[in-house]
Amino acid sequence: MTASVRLTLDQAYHLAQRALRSNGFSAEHADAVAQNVTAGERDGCASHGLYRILGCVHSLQMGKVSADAEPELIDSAPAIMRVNAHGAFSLVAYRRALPAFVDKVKHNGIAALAINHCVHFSALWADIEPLTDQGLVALACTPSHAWVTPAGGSQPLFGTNPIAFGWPRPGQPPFVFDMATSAAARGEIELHRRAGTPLPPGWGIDKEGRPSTDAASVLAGAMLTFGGHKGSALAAMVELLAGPLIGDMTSKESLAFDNQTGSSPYGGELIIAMDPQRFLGEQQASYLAHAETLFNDMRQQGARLPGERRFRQRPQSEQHGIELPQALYDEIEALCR
Ligand code: NDP
Ligand code: PYC
Repeated sequence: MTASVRLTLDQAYHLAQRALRSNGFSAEHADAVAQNVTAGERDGCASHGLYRILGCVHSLQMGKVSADAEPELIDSAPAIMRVNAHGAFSLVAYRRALPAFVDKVKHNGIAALAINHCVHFSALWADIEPLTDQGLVALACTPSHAWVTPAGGSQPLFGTNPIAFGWPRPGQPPFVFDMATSAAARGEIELHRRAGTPLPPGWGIDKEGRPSTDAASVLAGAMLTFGGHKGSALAAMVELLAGPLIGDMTSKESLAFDNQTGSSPYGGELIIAMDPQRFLGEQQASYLAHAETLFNDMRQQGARLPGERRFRQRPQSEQHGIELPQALYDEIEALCR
């Protein structure tokens, strides 16, 4: 059994925050990252939990992320906002843009936010929930590094390109799915490599193009999309929407920019949000109630809703804390000196 250490959420946050501050991140950037990775651990998403601190500090040491850049908000059209992260992580840029973005969505009924020139390491559900909390429907996507082969190909081209969607549900947690368009997030494969465990079949191929369940071979080879050509088409869509459409990098360009430093992806994120109130007016309540029929019908067949696992895990972690592999705890603690 792997040795582990139990931490309260507060201890987890402070461990992450100290590691980031010790390595030179500004108080605001360190806070945003530490909050994000602590929320990942809290919701049982280890691939985007405290493990990410190692990559954040590495990216800084490689000169691939700004420790303190000030985001710049640009009101580019009645329903379009942009925020230039100026080379820092996406999180502070999003945090700063959020109030004006929500105003735009509520004013127009629909609006888009482009986060440009950001380094991106985080799970997208964390960007969706502040919007569903405001009663909005939301969609987010971002490219990453060219790690995934298109269906029918054999060389990495697409990123792991997640798509997240959120639907507000009055009085209960929102419906949220958040999925890589690769068979799994790269972070999942990295955790398998650290733990020395095999991958499920269908996640990737080795350098010679042979199917492999060895994490290190797949990391050196190529990942596969989920659902063959369908995941491949969605991955291409993410490249286009959160790359060329918003004037930012594709995953191939991001990997070239990385210059083999092994840092986090650099580029853009696109967030689109809609206000049911503006679509439906007086009928909003009855249509949101109508949506519940769909969720109930899914459940009646024994299906669970995406997001449910996370929302069930949340109060457990708040009450009992989280468990971190001892080796990971030691690695992060060592960054604090
Ligand atoms: P998973 O395959 O684990 O889960 C994808 C979605 O499916 C989740 O919403 C999950 O809900 C839901 N789900 C899983 N199992 C079931 C089930 N049996 N029934 C119904 N719903 C289910 O995630 P991925 O590996 O694809 O992605 C993990 C994370 O990686 C995401 O948060 C993503 O944003 C992040 N990521 C970030 C990238 C970046 O560039 N920043 C790149 C790629 C990924 P639940 O959470 O409740 O289990
Ligand atoms: O897990 O694929 C991933 C990922 C890429 C960038 C952040 N997470």
